[in-house]
Amino acid sequence: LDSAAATLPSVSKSNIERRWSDITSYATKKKVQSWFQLPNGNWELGRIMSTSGTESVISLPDGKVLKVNSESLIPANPDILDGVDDLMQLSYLNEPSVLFNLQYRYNRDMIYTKAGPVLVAINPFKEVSLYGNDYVEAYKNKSIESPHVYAIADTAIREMIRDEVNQSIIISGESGAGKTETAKIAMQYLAALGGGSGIEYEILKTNPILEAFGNAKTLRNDNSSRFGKLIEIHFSETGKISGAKIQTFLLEKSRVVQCAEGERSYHIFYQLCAGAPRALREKLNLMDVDEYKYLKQSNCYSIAGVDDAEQFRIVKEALDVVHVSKEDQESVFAMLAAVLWLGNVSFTIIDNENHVEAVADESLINVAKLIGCDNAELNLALSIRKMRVGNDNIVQKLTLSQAIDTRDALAKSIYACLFEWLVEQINKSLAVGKRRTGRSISILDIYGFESFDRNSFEQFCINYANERLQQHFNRHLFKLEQEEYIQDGIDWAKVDFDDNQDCLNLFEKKPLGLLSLLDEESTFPNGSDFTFANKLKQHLNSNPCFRGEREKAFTVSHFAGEVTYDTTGFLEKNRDLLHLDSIQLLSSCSCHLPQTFASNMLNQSEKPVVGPLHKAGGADSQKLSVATKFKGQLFQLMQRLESTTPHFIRCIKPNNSQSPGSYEQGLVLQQLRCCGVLEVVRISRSGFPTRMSHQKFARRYGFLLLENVASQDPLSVSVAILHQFNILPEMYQVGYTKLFFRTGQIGVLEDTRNHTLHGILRVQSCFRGHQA
Ligand code: AOV
Ligand code: MG
Repeated sequence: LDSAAATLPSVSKSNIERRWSDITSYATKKKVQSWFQLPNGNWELGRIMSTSGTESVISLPDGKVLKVNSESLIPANPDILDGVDDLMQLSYLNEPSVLFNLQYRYNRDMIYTKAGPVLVAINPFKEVSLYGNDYVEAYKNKSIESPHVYAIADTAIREMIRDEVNQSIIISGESGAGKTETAKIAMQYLAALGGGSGIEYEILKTNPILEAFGNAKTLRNDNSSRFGKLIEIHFSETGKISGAKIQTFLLEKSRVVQCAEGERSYHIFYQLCAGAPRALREKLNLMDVDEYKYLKQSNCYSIAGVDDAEQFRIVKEALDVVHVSKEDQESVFAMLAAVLWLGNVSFTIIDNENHVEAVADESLINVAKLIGCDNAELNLALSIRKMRVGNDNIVQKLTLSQAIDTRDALAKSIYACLFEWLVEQINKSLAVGKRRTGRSISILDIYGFESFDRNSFEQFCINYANERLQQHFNRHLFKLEQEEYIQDGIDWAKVDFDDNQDCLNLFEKKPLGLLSLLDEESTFPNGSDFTFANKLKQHLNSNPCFRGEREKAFTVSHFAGEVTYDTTGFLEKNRDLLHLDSIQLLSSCSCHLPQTFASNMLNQSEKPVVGPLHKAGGADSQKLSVATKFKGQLFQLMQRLESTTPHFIRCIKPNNSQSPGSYEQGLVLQQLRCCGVLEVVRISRSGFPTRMSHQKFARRYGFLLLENVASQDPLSVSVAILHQFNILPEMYQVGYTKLFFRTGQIGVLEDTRNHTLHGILRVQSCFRGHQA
C-alpha cells in the first residue's frame, strides 16, 4: 500500500490519518511524556522515569520528581505535534493535550485553531497582525492555509456560489470572548471579496453606529453587546454584494435608567457629552456626564484606552455614510439629551397621600423643549394617570415611586424606539433592490452567556438565547451528522454529547415552563415577583435543571454553567408597559421622532396578550410580553438559520481580566467542555465527512476503471473503484444509498481523475505498473 501511495501524485496531504497513526505507535513505544495534574488543577507535562505496579515516577520541568498513581497520568502527544492547526491531528485527544495545543498556539499569536469543522478563536486582548489587505489576498489566493476567520468567510462565499445555498456564520462564546470582533473580521473579508458597488463600505460603517447605541461597558466586557444581531449580506449572481439587512434582538433597555457599579450606560451618551461641538452642546443644553443622574449612579464614566469624543466623530461620519441626514442626526442627539435630562427630573410631594408632581426646573423644561411639548403636559404625563372606569374618565394621582417608574419607563421607551428607528434607517440605506435573485451570507452575533453576582431578567433572556443557539450547534455537529450515518446503515459507535434539550424544555414547556409561568404571573393583577418565584418552586422543583433558592431566587443549570436569578423586577420587565398617557404625550409632540415612536408603539400593541388586564379600565397599552416576543423571534431566527449551510466559530475567553498573554487553563477548559469541542473533534475524526451517492461515485470515477466490471450497477462499479485504488476498508463505509469517506480519502481519486482528464497518462501507467 505505501508504495502505491507514494507513486500516486500528491497524496501526502490526503493520507494524514495514516501518517498520524505511525506517529502514535512511535509515541506509544517510547512512552516518554505524560500529563500530570497539579493540585491547583493545571496540567504539567512530565517525563515518566519509571513505572512499577500502579505507581510511576515522573519528573516535572522544574526538576521536581514525583511518585504518582499511574492511572492519573494522561498520555501526551509527541513534540512533533506541538501546535497542530487542527485538533483532529492530535494522536491523543484528551483535555490536557487540547488545552496545551491551544495554549502553544496562543503564545505565538496563532489565535485560531480548527476543531474539525469548527473554528476556535481565542481572544488575544491585543492587536495581532493577522488582518488587512495582505492577509485577505493570501486567503483569497489560498496561499495561506492556517485557520482564520477569513478562511471561514472564504469557504462560505465559495459554497454559496458552488451549491447555490445561503450560508451562515454563527459565532458563539461567552461574554467578552470576542464574538463581535470576529463578526467584524468576517464582514471585512466579505466586503473585500464582494466589494465594488460601494455598498460594502456602508455595511462596514453600520458597526460603529450599532456599537455606540447598543454596546456598553459591563463587568465582563468593556464593549459588551447588549442586543443580538443578524446581518444578512446579499450577493448578486456574480458574487458581488448587492445589499444587506440587519435584524436586531431584544435590546437591554433597563441599562438606560439603571446600571451596576463599575458599568456604563450605552456608549453613545458618553460620546455625545464628550464630543458634541459647541453649537450642539448649547442647543441641547448638554452638561458633563457626571451631572446626569442616569450616568452618575454607576460611578464609571470612562473606559481605559477609549476616547469618547473621537468615537463621537466616527459615529457621526458613519451616520453620514448610511444616509442619515444632518437634521435626523440632530433629532437623534436631541432624543439622547432628552433621555439624560429625564433622569434628572425630580418630584415633590403635594398632599398627605404621598402624591407628587414634577419639579418645574431646568430638567423638566429641557425635556419638554427637546421632545417638543408643553412643560405642563409633560408634568401631567409624569404625575397622573387617566383611566376609564365604567363610563367615567377618572384621574389618578401618582405616588413618588409610581412617578419615578413612569419617568423611567418613558426614558427607556424613547431609547429603545430610537434604536429601532436607527436600524430601520440603516436598513433603508442598505436595502437590496427589488429583484432579489442572488444569495446571502448571514452573520450572527448575539450577546454571550452571562453570569454575574446578581442576575436579573436581562441575563435570563440572554442566557435563554444562548441555550437556543447551543442547540443549533449540537443539532448540526452531533445529531444530524450521526443520524445520517445510522440512517444509511453504516457501522457507527455513537458519540455522546451534552444535549441541552432538558434546559430548553425548562424554559419553553407549556404550561409549566419558566416562560409560561412568567407570562401567567404577569397577567395576574396581584402577581408579584414573590408569587412568581413561589410558583416556579411549586411546579419546577422536580426538574433537574431547576433549583429553587431562598427568598425570591432560583437557579438554572445552563449548558455553560449554573446561574442564580433574582426575580426582582421580572414581572415588570416582562410586561414592559408604557402608560397610554406617555404614548399620547409623545404623539402630541411637535418633533417628528417622538411622533414616529408613538405610532410605532401603538402599532405594536394590537395584540393584547399580557398585562394586568383586570385593572380598572385597562388603559395601558397591551402587547405581547417581552419574553414571549423574544421566544418567537428566536424561533424565527433558528428557522432562518436552518435553511442555510452553517459555519461555526467558537470564541474563547482566556482570562477574566481582559488582559493579553494570560491563559487560564481552568477557564478555557470549562468553555471547551460546555460547548463540546472535544466531542466535535472526536466525531469528525471517527466520522466520514465526505459522502457521495453510489450513482454519483460510479459516474464520477467509473471511467478510471482498468478492468471491466461484470455487473454495471452503481454499487458494484463503486466497489470496484475502491478496490482498484486500494482505499483501505477503515477509510470508508458503504451505506444503503451513499459511500462515506474519512477526511482526505476522496483526494486521491479526485487527483487521479483530474490528471487523467488532463491527459496525463503517466499516472495511469504508473498505476498499471504497480498493479502488475
Ligand atoms: P463579545 O462580543 O464576545 O462579548 P468582543 O468581541 O466585544 O466580545 O471582544 C471583547 C474585547 O476583546 C474587544 O473589545 C477587544 O478588545 C478584544 N478582542 C476580541 N477579539 C479580538 C481580536 N481578534 N483581536 C484583538 N482584540 C480582540 V458580549 O458582546 O459581552 O457577549 O455581550
Ligand atoms: Mg459582542
